[in-house]
Amino acid sequence: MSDAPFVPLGFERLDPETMLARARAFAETAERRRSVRAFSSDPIPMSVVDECIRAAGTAPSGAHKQPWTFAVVTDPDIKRRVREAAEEEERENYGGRMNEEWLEDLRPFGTNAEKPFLEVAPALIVVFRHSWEDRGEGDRGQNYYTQESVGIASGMLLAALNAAGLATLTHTPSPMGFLGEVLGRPKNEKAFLLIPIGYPADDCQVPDLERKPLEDIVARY
Ligand code: IYR
Repeated sequence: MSDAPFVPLGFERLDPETMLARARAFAETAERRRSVRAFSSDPIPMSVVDECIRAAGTAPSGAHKQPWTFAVVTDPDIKRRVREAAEEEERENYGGRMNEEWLEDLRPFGTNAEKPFLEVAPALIVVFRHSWEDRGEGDRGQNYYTQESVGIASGMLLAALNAAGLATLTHTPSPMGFLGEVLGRPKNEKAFLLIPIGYPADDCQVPDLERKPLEDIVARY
């Protein structure tokens, strides 16, 4: 095994004004992102989705193992199976697996075990985390910091989709083992997030939330 060769970085320094303008523009775009649970069934340009996944795949990862698979589901039959299995888990969650405080914390969001958006949204992206790599004949290749790596990649995916004009939901119908089964993913891949994507329904409403102001989330030393 040889070490990877090093190449020049090719980094462009921007003037501070341009930096601030870009940072502001990005923050304003990010500010407009909301978790959407009422989707239009209108089709979306899948080439846009491909580009957003390309962006997500640039995330840093432990030892550059890139321990992720982004499964894109548009097939109505598979979406229906995902919905049915998710709702089965969610009925257990809402019916007792989540405690009183948890249910109370969720009340402002009006969520329940019904997940019609899993069929209505034109596409679902299931992010899988590779907990190891299968090198064949029972040989397992190690991966590192996979939660962090796939978490970062997922954040980049959400930001890219939002910037490209698509609405998303970060959905975690836990436990999510059914997703690997429905999609026939190999054993080393663990479902990490289920992200319905599309345009919001015309009558989509979202909770009237406030985000913490900058001064409440930053600590300067
Ligand atoms: N997975 C459930 C419950 C749920 C939990 C949290 I924490 C949320 O922020 C939202 C929902 C569901 O999707 O309904």
